[in-house]
Amino acid sequence: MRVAFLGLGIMGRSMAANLVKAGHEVSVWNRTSGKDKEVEGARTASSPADAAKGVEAVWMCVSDTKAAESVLFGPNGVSDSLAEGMIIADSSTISPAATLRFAERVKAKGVAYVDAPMTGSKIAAAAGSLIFMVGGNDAALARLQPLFQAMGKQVFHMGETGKGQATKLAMNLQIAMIFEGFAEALTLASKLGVDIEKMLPLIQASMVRSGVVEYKAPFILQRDFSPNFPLRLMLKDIRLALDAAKESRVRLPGLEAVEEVYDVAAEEGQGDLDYAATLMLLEKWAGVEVKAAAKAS
Ligand code: NA7
Repeated sequence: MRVAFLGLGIMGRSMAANLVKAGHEVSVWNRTSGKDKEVEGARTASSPADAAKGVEAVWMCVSDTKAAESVLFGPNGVSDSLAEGMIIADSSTISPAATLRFAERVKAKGVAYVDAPMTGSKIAAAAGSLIFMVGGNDAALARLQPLFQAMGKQVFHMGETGKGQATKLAMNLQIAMIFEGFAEALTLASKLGVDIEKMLPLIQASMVRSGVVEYKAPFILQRDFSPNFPLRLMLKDIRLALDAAKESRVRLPGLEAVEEVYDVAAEEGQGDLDYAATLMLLEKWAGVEVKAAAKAS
């Protein structure tokens, strides 16, 4: 297929590369130039409008709602190149309400809008094994199938446009809270003198086990907080979930408490580290460092 890929951040650049690898004809654009050179085999476009000219599908993966709006409707945005039959797919995590507004704006031009946020981090993006949760009509999804296949291993069709984003907020809410529970448990256990290397297999043998623990534990033991999923983006998702909850009169007291931890961590300059770096804030408050007993001083 002829595809434009817009936004070549941690996730987008691997996704675009996998589209090229699968034989699609890809044009790429990124706000800051340079990253586009990393997608070998793709045409570098000068703007979102240029990238989207003559394509069947436009795929976006940018930071937040504002970024998506600017790529779509800003100067030289995708909206300058809309054509009947085109599909816009958005893998950014943004507001479900804004998604509906964007979809409405392009509908008049005969353009279908599919929200396709994903789960799986940088590693899954590189391996082409992302899991998509998608909102949109059946016909559009069927046409996007070859692209989903190139970038991911599973597609969950959650309903009409907007339901992908709504689902994603409910998913990331859980990741943030499960990790918070894990990080608080490690902090308390360390302070009480428990050997973390003995505790990790116990966690995974018990009903507490989780994919979040399995994925994050090795990074924590290595003290590697480089970003797989940056803390600032998890904070954005927590805020999106809290906004959606407020609009629909749902109380999320646990998530409000977790937001505070992320707020402080971001204020302390950890926004570009992985969200696992929230552990360092807990450690600082507790006056302890979570590490394997063998390495403990
Ligand atoms: P990154 O690595 O922070 O990448 C973000 C991308 O969004 C990157 O290409 C940015 O371009 C782009 N961006 C940010 N603001 C804008 C504006 N205003 N206009 C155009 N492009 C913009 O994030 P990830 O790849 O990890 O995640 C992307 C999304 O998937 C995000 O919603 C996650 O929650 C899930 P830059 O290179 O900074 O010029």
